[in-house]
Amino acid sequence: MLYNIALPRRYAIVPAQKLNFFWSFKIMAFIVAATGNQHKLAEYAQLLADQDIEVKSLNDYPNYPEPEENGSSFAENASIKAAAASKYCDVPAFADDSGLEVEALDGRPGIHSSRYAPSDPERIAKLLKELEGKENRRARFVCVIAIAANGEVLETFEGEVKGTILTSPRGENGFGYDPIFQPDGFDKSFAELTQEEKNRISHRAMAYAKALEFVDEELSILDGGF
Ligand code: ITT
Repeated sequence: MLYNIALPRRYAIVPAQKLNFFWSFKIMAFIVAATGNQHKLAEYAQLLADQDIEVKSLNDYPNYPEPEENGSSFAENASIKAAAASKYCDVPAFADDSGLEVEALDGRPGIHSSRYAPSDPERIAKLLKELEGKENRRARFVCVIAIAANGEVLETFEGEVKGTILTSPRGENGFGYDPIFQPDGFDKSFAELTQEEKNRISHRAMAYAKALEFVDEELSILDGGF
């Protein structure tokens, strides 16, 4: 059963005690997705469709002051986003920081993937230009999810998918660098896959699987204990 109620904070969560966090998680059964990226939200909605959890987003908090993503790793930036949202919204929150690491560019654009250029087409054009004449087109998408409550990060989870950068964009689905990324084992770009197909193999899906396994384990402890 889904209890979608916001309990007063003192009853809902005791910081630094994970079991209390997950007990509150189970009672409250909703969590804030700390992102303003509509494409990520669409992917979360499908990834969490079978879960008894209602996902709110930062769109439900129009005055939310976005924190500066000044970490030096995906995990640090995901943690900054999740911690800030859980504190401001006063409910558990999760965030992902993700990006594309290209071998021939020593891992760039990496954590700077969204800041690499002003728009998706410009980011793609810039990357293809940088790779001109380079033989090695190996790359990986990385996603780190952080879960936080009361401004404290409980855990982070990393997922990756390896592949190749194409020489020109293909496909209309997805977002970001999807049109130029061909995952290993496929002859299509991410943007030529359906959202369902992408969600079976993507970096975000892999990180989510780990996060949900963690939540399930904690919840099953509680099932036996309460
Ligand atoms: P939030 O911080 O609000 O979540 P954002 O778009 O700024 O949104 P990131 O800082 O995590 O998110 O930057 C991730 C960038 O990496 C994203 O804007 C894309 O350019 C790229 N990216 C991440 N995941 C991707 C995916 O599944 N497909 C294509 N590009 C992706």
